[in-house]
Amino acid sequence: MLEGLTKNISDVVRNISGKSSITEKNIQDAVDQIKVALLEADVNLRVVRRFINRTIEEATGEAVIRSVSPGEQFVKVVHDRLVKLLGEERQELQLKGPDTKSVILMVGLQGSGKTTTAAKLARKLKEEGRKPVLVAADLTRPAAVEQLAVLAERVGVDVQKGRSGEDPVAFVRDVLKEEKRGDHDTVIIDTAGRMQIDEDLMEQIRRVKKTADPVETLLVLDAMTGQNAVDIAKSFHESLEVSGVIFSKFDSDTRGGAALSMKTVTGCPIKYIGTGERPEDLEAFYPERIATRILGMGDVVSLVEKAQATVEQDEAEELQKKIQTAAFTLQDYLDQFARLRKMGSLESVMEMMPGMKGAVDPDAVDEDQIKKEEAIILSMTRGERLNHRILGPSRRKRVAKGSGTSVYEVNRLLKKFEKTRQTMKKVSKNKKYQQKLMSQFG
Ligand SMILES: Nc1nc2c(ncn2[C@@H]2O[C@H](COP(=O)(O)OP(=O)(O)OP(=O)(O)O)[C@@H](O)[C@H]2O)c(=O)[nH]1
Ligand SMILES: [Mg+2]
Repeated sequence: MLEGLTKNISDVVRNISGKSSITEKNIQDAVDQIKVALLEADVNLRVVRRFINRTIEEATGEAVIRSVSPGEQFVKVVHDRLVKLLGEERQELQLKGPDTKSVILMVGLQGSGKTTTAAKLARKLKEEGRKPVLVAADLTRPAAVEQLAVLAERVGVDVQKGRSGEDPVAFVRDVLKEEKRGDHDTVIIDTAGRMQIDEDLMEQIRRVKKTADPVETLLVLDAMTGQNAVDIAKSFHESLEVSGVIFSKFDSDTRGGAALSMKTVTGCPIKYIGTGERPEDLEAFYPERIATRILGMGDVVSLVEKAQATVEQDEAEELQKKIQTAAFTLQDYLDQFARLRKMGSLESVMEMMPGMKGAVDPDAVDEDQIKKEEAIILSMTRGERLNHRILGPSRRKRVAKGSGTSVYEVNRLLKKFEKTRQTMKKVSKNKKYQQKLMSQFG
């Protein structure tokens, strides 16, 4: 999949990442080549322009990472921009807990892959421990119901079959009434293919949607239709409010342009890709992984991680400097929370703070407390965050009100912050002192 794009971009990237120094001309050349590669891959022109401008901006910008070469740094910029283009974070299905039924509605053009994808999805959800049922609501032709029934049997999932020629709205209503008593927690409805310009059929699917009240309306698109897929998605989204896109036939020699343009042009996230005809050929869509695939090299990942680690190292050094000079502010304190969320564990963040290794008992950390503290700091003005000493009684009252806490809690946080600041200062001073001693002793 994405062979052409991958080949072209990875060539550029391989070429430039080896350079130990690069000029604006190098960047411009690389960017031009990437531009051609994207256009050849059928990416929307507006999307390409924006991508290129941002890449140049960032690549020639100020964020210089010391331990990686300028070429490598350029690759990181391209990688990050690709991830953004593809939608940034993995978008999960918004299913409800097992006690409430979640309805998923599959829609799309004729032959786009709805029926196959419905069965693939049922299989995947079953594997994840849910109890799905497939509903054959494509009643336009007799073979459609049978097709889904066969697939359902193959993946070992129950199926509700409509009668050919029956009104799909009435059928879906009856099925859902019946399912209310059943023990399935996820109802996946396969529907007939339709063109976005066929007003009657679009009105019908709107009525099906209203009756079904789905948590997910998934538009299945044939990845091979290229740029067309984006236009189709746009009009389906406008008339039906699609919650996510699934690209089928991503295993074919799709040029990938649609996947790269989708989020920017339509705002619809891509949730899965179909990578073959078998029921197991459905992959969760991870922007990060696809970007890496496009750059055509696994080592980009480690490169990016290396660059990231350096950024964090720089931040830590800056922090240490601040601590030593007692310039550590509430804003820095707040930034630690953000970093904390990113890394997942308070312990690891504390370990990163100079002088704090092993000084924290992770069990003593209270997530609710952190949330409260965060709310308090967020209720302060920037000036207050940078200099907590200006927080007099009336400001404290305002902050307490703004954060939904009490003056007592605000006071407690400020006291704790002041104490932390002093401790950190002492610890880091001490370390310096120790180093000095060490050097004296050779
Ligand atoms: N290679 C490949 N083929 C796929 C994929 N998904 C679906 N297909 C094939 O595409 C064809 C159409 O798939 P269907 O699931 O019947 O499409 P549909 O949207 O339900 O079609 P209608 O109900 O007629 O509108 C079938 O031959 C599938 O095997 C995929 O991810 N990769
Ligand atoms: Mg079908």
